Amino acid sequence: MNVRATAGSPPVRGFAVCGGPDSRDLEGRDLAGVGGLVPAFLQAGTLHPLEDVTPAGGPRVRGWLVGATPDAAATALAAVRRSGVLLCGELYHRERLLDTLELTDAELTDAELTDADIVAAAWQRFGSSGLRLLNGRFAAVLFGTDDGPVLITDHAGSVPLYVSVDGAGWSVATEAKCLRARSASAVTDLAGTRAVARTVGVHQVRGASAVRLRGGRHTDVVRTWVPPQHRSTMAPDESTSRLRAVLDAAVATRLRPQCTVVLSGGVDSGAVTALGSQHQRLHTLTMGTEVSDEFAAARVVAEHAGTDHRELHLPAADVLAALPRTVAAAEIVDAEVVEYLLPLVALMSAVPAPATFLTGYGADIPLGGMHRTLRDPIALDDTIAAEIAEVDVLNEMSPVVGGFAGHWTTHPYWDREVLDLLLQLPASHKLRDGTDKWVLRAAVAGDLPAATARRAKLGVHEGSGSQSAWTAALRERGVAEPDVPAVKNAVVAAIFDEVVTGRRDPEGVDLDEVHDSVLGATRTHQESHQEVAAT
Ligand code: IOT
Ligand code: MG
Repeated sequence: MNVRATAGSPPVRGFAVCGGPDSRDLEGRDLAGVGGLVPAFLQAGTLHPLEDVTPAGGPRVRGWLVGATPDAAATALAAVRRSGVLLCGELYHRERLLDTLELTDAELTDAELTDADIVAAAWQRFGSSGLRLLNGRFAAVLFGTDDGPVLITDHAGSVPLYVSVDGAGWSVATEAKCLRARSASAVTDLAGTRAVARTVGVHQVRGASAVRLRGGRHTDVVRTWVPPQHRSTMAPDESTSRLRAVLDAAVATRLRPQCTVVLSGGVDSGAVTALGSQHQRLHTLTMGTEVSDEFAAARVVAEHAGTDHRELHLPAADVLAALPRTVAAAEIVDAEVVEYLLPLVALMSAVPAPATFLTGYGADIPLGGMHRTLRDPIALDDTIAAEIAEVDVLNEMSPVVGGFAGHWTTHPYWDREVLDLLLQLPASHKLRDGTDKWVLRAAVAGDLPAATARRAKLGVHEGSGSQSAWTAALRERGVAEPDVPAVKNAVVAAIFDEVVTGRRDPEGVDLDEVHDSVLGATRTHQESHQEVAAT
């Protein structure tokens, strides 16, 4: 499928590449079985073969990239040839990065200075420390080093990057479903990565990492960011003014012509809308179903910020039907997170491509927003620290969530500088005067209507009714209330096996059939247990 790119949106939306000592000659475009690659992208765009990008003297590299447009694909291919870097996604705060890199005037005036070229320049200038300068939303492969490619992720691992290594060579892709491990010789232990459950030999590169593959089986790992463990003693009013400044910069660096904020009417997306609207006129979009909506709250923000606002009414059944697409896009098996994403996937499916979306997603992780009932700052700080320690990739922010429909998404709260600040703040600034997420509410109090700045959190899965609609569907099938979370996880795992491991088109997966087979299997299992117990 070809889609037209929004001006300024990232040229590369996905890639799959392979190389190694035993990369055989390839005929035509079918790479199946060679280097373990299958161009099975869910990411929409122009599929473009990657040929003749082999670094001088290096082993052969072949594969595919998904360009936003045919022109974008050609631009990206030229960048790989020029700089040896294949990059999916984008860098932020580019001007400051360029200042730090101190490129020559000749380098700077090069009209072809893409983000891939900038990553290459950072590497050439400072080696792996140069990679520590990058604040962006990207996954990249750097070719042309002596003995193997370097696999690079952003600080949050927000663009997933998968790798598989076997005797024949290595393969790397932005979607796990594109890798085909040949189990017999697949390497099972790769430093800097973690095995992807329910696949054979597929590993995901950790976030904030640069992993250099050496001679196939060995890796060198450089960590490019760690979440701050300390807490600052800055005064509350300094926290709020600094937060407003870094969030404003994070929003500003993400704005593109005609971009849209997905707006719930809560303080997170409300703040993005209010700050962004001070730079340019924005579009805002709110979705709701017959079960639940947040239209009134969103309208208050949109009117205050003067956005071009739309409401999207979707049947709850359509939101639920987006389950296979959601699992295929995020490539995760955690049903709770899948439920957060469902309404957003349904929304993005209903919008004509291409659009660039800014979200308020992720604010609740460093602010502890999902724990608004915790009233003790010490417990809150421990909870936030524990949750952040667990996050080493954030597939829920994968560009494929939106990219399947030709859109680009970006999440200002997980800008590296916003995250650095939020994580450093003492919990007493997050829970203050009995108010949750106090520092954010205070930071944007002057930018938002008072009611929005104060508004209590309503999760996207609650505000859109997607959670209750799925629960109701399972209850109708006789699932007991306490079993609902486990059944949801089993359903998501079964879908994962189909659409990721089995590489099936999610549009062909019938949710009723999955429910039947999961519940049938559970019932058979329970019955056989009962029989065993009876004998
Ligand atoms: P929530 O914070 O409600 O929503 C995330 C974003 O989705 C919002 O900021 C907004 O941009 C968009 N959104 C939500 N509802 C709508 C709507 N009705 N119409 C249009 N856009 C909408 C869960 C949650 O409750 O989302 N996300 C948390 C926690 C993630 C936890 N993950 C983890 N620990 N790995 C978050 O931080 O966003
Ligand atoms: Mg939120």
